[in-house]
Amino acid sequence: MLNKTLAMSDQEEQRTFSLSKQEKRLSMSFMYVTFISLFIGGLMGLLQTLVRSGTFSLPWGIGYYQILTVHGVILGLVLTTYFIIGFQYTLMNKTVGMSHKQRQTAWLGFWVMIVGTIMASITILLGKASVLYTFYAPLKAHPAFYIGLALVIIGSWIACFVNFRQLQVWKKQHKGEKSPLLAFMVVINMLLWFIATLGVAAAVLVQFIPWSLGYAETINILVSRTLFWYFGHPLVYFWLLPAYMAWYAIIPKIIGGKIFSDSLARLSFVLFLMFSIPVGFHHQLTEPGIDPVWKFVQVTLTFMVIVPSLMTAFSMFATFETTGRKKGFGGLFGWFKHLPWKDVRFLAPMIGMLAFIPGGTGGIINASNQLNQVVHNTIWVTGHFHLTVATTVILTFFGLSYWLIPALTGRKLTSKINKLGIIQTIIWTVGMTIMSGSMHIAGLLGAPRRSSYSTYGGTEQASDWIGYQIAQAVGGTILFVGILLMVYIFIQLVFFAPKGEEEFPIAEEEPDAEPTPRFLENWKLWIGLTIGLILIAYAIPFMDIIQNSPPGSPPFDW
Ligand code: HAS
Ligand code: CU
Repeated sequence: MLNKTLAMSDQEEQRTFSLSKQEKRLSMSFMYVTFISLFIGGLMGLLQTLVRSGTFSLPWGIGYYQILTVHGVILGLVLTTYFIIGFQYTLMNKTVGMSHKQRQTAWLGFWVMIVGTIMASITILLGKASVLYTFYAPLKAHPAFYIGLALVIIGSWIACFVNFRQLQVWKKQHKGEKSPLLAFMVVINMLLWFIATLGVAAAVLVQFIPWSLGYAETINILVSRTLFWYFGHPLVYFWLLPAYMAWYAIIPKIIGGKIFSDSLARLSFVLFLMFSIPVGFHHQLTEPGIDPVWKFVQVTLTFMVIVPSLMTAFSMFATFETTGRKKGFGGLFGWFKHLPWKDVRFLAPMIGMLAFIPGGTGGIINASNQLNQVVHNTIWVTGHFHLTVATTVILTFFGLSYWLIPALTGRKLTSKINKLGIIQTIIWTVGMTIMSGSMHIAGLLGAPRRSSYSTYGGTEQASDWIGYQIAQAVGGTILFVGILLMVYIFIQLVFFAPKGEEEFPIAEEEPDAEPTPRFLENWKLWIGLTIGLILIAYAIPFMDIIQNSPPGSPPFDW
């Protein structure tokens, strides 16, 4: 039974649940891990850029790859997953409600994830798992690292099933009704995560754990990398979709508008579910041992997954323009000038959107086979993902935090914190423009990624990179100041901001909107098509890899 009251807003039919104290505590636990990770991971990022500038060496025998692994795992895997699951629980609890039993199961998932995170983190910090966040074989880590990762995945699956159950229970109680948009989006993202993590779980459980424990002497590298990227690409959409949830269904409320189109938003999420997974080969275009025909198939599908992002771009522009015009701002760009630029809840995600224009364009370049030969394994790719995940996604997450954290702690976003937030956003934008911009340029000049400082014997080409590496350290330092400020803001919002009710901004549909077509909620159809596409893209090449790949490799242990 749901022990909740339904809070009806005055005129709108929008129904939401009020969050209980225990539910707020659950979401906040995920937020604490997020912001602790931000601090640790950010510090490691700063150290990396300093080392790579050639002006700084790490003390106490700490290795470059040790901190690079902490940076990637803590920010790319821990921070994102915890923020997303915590945020998604809040959305589900607000829109469809959570029962006592579901909450208990959610806590179980949290603790399983925490045990896994601590195991993996300690192993990395001790220098026993300097294998980077992609943990490519034959680099070998201590078994505790892989077991920790497996626990994080299992804990996140528990979150998946709690979210699925939440919507299912709501559906039973609201027969024939359309599910709330945000709940629909959360379930799509968790379905995507569940199907994608099956690949990495298989690699970790079947290949890496037995191999690192010494039960298997060799490991099949191509199989492990293929399973990793089967997961690795949808992983980036698992990060992106919560940002899209905010853009579609929260930002319109903040700017005083309505959802542009409920159907379009749902359709784009369905397309993400179908097309995010069968595309992993675009990370393996230079990999020998995969038939080019299948690379071609997966690149074609990659170009399909660009479509829902373009739909999102269209939809956001339309929301901004129609809202502005309704408020009476005419002219070609009048609506643009009158967006609430001084509200950090808008500014931060908006900069995130703007960053996705070059970020997404870079992605299209990466996915183009011939261009990939130029940029693959260069620091251009690092520049690409600092624009996408570390700007588009993270600035949206920051933008959400300004109201989400106060809403969870029963406090208010003051105008002083809003101002600090605007400064934070500007610092981030400046730091990232310098850092990511110089990464892109250095990458085009051939500078490798995943590498510590080296003059490569004083070669002319390598000397071209050094100026850009110094620029990266400047950008990295500015970004670290941004991280310190964000952590300060978080502490203010949790402990010191004045008590009060912070608005939970969920946008409504236009009253005269066309009804959303029923088939958009046909889960069997979408899951069936998703599995079908995965089989088309992966079944034959995967069998080929298993049958024909070179003999397994012994470990590279350091
Ligand atoms: Fe990527 C590598 C291709 C999107 C993250 N990507 C990476 C890696 C990461 C990553 C972490 O094909 C490195 C992995 C590693 O360690 O090796 N990426 C793409 C493509 C897209 C894409 C085609 N990537 C992302 C997103 C990420 C992310 C999103 C994180 C969140 N990526 C690649 C490829 C590689 C790769 C290759 C491998 C490279 C290699 O060789 O190793 C697409 O999804 C992009 C589509 C997006 C758009 C942009 C739409 C624009 C929007 C904003 C609109 C703005 C508005 C503002 C409305 C076409 C939605 C309004 C403004 C006003 C002025 C009013
Ligand atoms: Cu990808």
